Amino acid sequence: MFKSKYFAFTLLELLFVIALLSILSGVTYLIINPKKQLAKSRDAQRLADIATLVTAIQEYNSEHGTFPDDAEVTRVSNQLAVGDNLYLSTGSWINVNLSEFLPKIVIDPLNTGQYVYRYQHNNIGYEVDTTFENYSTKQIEDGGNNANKFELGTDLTILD
Ligand SMILES: [Ca+2]
Repeated sequence: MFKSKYFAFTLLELLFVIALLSILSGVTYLIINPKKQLAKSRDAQRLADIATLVTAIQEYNSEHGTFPDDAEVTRVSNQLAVGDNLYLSTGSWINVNLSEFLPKIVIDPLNTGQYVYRYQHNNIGYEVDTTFENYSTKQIEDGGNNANKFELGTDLTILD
């Protein structure tokens, strides 16, 4: 009698723990997964933005015979460029009017810390890069010199 009660109690305990764990894992899923999904969508945005920027830079180059902005200056998307030819009334991190090629200047969805876009050119080539929140094989398949960044351009050694 005592033994069967003991086992019944253990089974209840077990069921309670299982129920609790399933509730906790459900809650954890709700808390963690949206964050990961948001980071993934920001990374997708970064990929699209960088490609858009590269297209604009190449179109600018085709038309003007030079790359936009001063040579040998690293531009970063969370730092306003300083100059007298600011793009858009609010300013831009690239100090050239690209509105003919780019309807709106692209900036990183977070645009803080390591999560920024960068751009630099010299007389013969240019590079743009971005940092993903989730590791992507694109970071090493891009042929660039930084395994932690996704790099695009004609000379992927311009930025460090
Ligand atoms: Ca890389």
